[in-house]
Amino acid sequence: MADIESARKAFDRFDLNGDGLISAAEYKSAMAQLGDFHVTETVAEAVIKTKDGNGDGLLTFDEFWAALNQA
Ligand SMILES: [Ca+2]
Ligand SMILES: [Ca+2]
Repeated sequence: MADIESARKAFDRFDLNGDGLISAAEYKSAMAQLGDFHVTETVAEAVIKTKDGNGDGLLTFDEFWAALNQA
């Protein structure tokens, strides 16, 4: 079981515009900020897709949280 407060902090780090959704573009930018420049838009989309419960191409906190707890 992951810690929901650190999950929330991680989510906020990825949600650059603060709209409560993580897009592939935001994921890519956030990873680049963390120093990982290997994450291209295509990679970011693939990562989002593995966690995207409703398939809209965006991650809500609930989807992010569910993905963490699947691991
Ligand atoms: Ca966002
Ligand atoms: Ca979604």
